[in-house]
Amino acid sequence: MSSYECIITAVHGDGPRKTALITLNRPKALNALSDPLFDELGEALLAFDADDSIGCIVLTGSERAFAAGADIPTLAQHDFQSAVRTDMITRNWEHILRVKKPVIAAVAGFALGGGCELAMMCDFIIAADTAKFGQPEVKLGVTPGAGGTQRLPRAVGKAKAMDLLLTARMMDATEAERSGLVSRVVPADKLLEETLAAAEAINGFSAPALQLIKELVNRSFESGLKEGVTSERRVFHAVFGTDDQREGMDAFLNKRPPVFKHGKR
Ligand code: DAK
Repeated sequence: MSSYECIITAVHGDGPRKTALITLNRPKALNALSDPLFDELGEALLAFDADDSIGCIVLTGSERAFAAGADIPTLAQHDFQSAVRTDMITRNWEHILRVKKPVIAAVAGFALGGGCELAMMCDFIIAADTAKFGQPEVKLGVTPGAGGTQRLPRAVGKAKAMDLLLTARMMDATEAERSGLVSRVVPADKLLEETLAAAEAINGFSAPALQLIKELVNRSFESGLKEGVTSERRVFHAVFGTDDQREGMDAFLNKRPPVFKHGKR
């Protein structure tokens, strides 16, 4: 357990590589994303990323809300000049994008505005059947500020993204799965169990292979197909220089489970 104020951290699993669970914890404000929360979240994410005993990170909220967006009272204090001068809430929002290990969002309840954007910065989203996604910033007279107009259309297509962004409506878990925003929908009371089981499966695989796969998929969102496929080919060639490639293939040929070294000698 941790000594943070806006998040709770814990470690799950009994294998050689474990799962870090980070729970957003501002229940009175539906986990609204405040500056201190992002400071703590960034610190915890980077610490778990650097910890060799951790294979995978799960980010979750409460039954009622993953996060209902950026903290509106904080946003309301800004004018244009202070937003520019202080680089408003940019400083600590994107530490999650520096994490090399897989990060899974386990979403129940509201994932709105910055909450939806934070979930989309994770590698994939597992949703409870109670989850509700939306980018309602337009209701506040503003635009999304952490990727909502960029990652949402890439995930769900232009039509659905425009619908959500321009009408500020919420999308339930079924629609979110149908449109490709979430990888699977599970009953709310099984959300953590299912997500930790997915993390456990990931923990068994080679850490360098996982890191490279994550990097390549993310590159496909940030570059053209030709460049992405060229990078994939080069990385594919390179993994033949790893111990884990030899181990994985030898284990298959000898009909035994692999014992990966995760890049260690
Ligand atoms: N911030 C602060 N407090 C919030 C909050 C929020 N985003 N959302 C909810 N709360 C608080 C409510 O004020 C209420 O507090 P009390 O009145 O009890 O003190 C408590 O949580 C419970 O909320 P409700 O009473 O409203 O609960 P309901 O079930 O009736 O409604 C709701 C739930 C989620 C539909 C509703 O609370 C709501 O519409 N919340 C606001 C959702 C929203 O507009 N979110 C988008 C915020 S704008 C950037 C990066 C990101 C962003 C901006 C810049 N940069 C990197 C530059 C992101 C912006 C946003 O997310």
